[in-house]
Amino acid sequence: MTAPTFTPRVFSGIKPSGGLTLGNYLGAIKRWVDMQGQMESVYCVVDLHAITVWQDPAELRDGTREIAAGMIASGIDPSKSILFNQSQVSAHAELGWIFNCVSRVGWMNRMTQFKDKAGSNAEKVSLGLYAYPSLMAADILLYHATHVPVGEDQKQHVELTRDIASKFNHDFGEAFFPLTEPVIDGPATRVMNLRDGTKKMSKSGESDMERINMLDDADTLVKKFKKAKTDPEPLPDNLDDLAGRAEARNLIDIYAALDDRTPEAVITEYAGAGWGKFKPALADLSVAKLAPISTEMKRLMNDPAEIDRTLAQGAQKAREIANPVLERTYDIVGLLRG
Ligand code: AQP
Repeated sequence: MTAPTFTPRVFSGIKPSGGLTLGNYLGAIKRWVDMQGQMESVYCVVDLHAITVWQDPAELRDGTREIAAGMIASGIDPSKSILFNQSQVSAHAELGWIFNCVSRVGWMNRMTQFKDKAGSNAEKVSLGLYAYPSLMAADILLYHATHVPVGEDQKQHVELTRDIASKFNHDFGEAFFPLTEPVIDGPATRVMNLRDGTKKMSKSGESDMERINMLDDADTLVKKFKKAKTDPEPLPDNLDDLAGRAEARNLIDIYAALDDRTPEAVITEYAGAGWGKFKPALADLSVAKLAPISTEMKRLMNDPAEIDRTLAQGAQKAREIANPVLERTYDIVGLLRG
């Protein structure tokens, strides 16, 4: 099997399972904006993933628009990148089914996100939640994406995507799908919960105080950082001395990512400072960086029809890439086409 060369292409997505968080912004969108223009980019609001847990239909529609508005307000330019919502391109679900037949149950059983989300309730969660990584592999491989910029939490799913591509290529004797690289870099690949530095900041976490929402106003940002859990110690002069201080390390990393600096540079500047100095500085920085984005998000969300048009145009462009890949996949598998 000779491996073809694949044109460099980025794919990534966010599910509309709640409002956009600072974790989604720093771990994903901000880095997508940096990559935009370096290679062809496809960005997706993955609404079919959102419904793996119950979503109120009206909230799902609004949430899909909010995520799209957040991406555009952050700098994703729909004339430079393809931006759409997943359910408008039916090839995602179709390739997802093929990959359900390629994936092994044992692979799915190893997925830590499923274990975390299902918890002790595994018998009662949806079959879709269990099969989610197959659909995610389809999202990526439908575009023959070579690079997937994601937060640390998605690393295992991108590795599974490589396993699925490899098995498909091997089973059918044709190097049709690329072995996609996860791109996980920068200081904020895992933004943690503000009340518990051992847990990831999530859209669907229980308390609003544990996360920064991209639509939080300035007063809320100040309040949330002021109340963020820390410890009584001042900041040391090096990162090694933050070992075992998860909440402190998280706030340093957030500061660094927002300010496009390294965590080392931030700790050097604030060495010896107490939280009474660092937290207000972090709150000011977050207001300066996030307020323009939330203002623009609100402006865009005032015109939902325009967001819908943008997503529909993006879906049209996405289909032009996705449909031939799906057709060829059906062909390789032996599914008869008229
Ligand atoms: N806390 C985080 N730190 C860094 N990156 C993060 N991402 C999410 N949370 C963090 C990255 O954002 C992208 C989109 O993620 P997603 O919305 O599709 O799924 P998720 O990772 O399950 O996000 P949430 O916020 O935790 O959603 P819920 O609570 O609904 O499950 C991905 O690149 C992800 O790595």
